[in-house]
Amino acid sequence: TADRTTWWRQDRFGMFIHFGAYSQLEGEYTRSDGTVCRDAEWIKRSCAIPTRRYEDVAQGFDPSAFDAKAIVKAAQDAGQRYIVITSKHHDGYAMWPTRQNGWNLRDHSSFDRRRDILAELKSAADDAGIKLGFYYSIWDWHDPDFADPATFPKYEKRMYAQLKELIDGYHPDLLWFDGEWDTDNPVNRWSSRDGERLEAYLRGLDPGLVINNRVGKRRVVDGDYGTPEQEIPDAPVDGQLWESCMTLNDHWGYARYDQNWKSPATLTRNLLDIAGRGGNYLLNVGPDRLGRVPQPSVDRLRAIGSWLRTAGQG
Ligand code: JFZ
Repeated sequence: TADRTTWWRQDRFGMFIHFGAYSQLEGEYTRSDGTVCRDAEWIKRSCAIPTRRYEDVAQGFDPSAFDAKAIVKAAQDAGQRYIVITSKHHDGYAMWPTRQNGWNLRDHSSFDRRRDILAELKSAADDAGIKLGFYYSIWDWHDPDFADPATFPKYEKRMYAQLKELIDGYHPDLLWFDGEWDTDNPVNRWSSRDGERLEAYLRGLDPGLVINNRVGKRRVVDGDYGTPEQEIPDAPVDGQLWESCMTLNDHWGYARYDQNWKSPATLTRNLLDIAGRGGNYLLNVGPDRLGRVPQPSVDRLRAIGSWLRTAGQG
């Protein structure tokens, strides 16, 4: 662990990016009766959007203004030294041209077929010396084989294949798993053995990968570090490395109605508080339907960075 996490322990501060087919709705779904239902990356579930309707939404998804260089620059302005972007959230939509199914940004969108935002981000990050990681949800609302214990092994095979595509095709520095905590099955079927098997497989593909504990059951032995969400723990649990992930407002994915932005002072205090307790801070941005990082987010990232730059000179 010590060796592969060296950069991660030193970098301290990263950018989380929640971006997916749900971003197309920008947090608002208008039902057929005209009423509006609101949520962000969970909108398909919380607003009970039928799969066919959700697929229609994704068909119109065209993040033509996604600008990897601008995103990397925003991260650098903040003092963030690694980026973790959602490659696949719970809705199962892959943000790269996966060969395992057609439910992805290349084959099910209105986006320029020549573009690949994960490849663009990887190259911009490499140029800037920024590390890149992928969030990947084990839980999948779209794949019909996920929800049935009889067919789950077929899903799991595709999941392994997708992760191999990501590792071989984009050489990420880190994998951030999620969705292990709950499944559609009444018996939570993602066991510690499933987690150990997956982690061993990934380490076989790339021994240098940093992996969070949600790959398994979040025991100290699962992955390289713990992942408290939206909170700052008092002390490390059992000496485990940890990373607090937090939102800038109240949602991970873009929600146009959510203007409850945290103040630059609060954000900077959180960073110092976390760093002072030996943790990492993964601070989230949610690009809009066109792929643009909201201006209030850019402003806050810049404010944190400017504090960091001037504080050292005082
Ligand atoms: C998960 C996702 O459901 C959410 O959409 C977002 O991606 C976030 C970063 O991760 O949400 C969680 C995960 C873990 C807990 C709660 C919500 N938890 O441990 O309490």
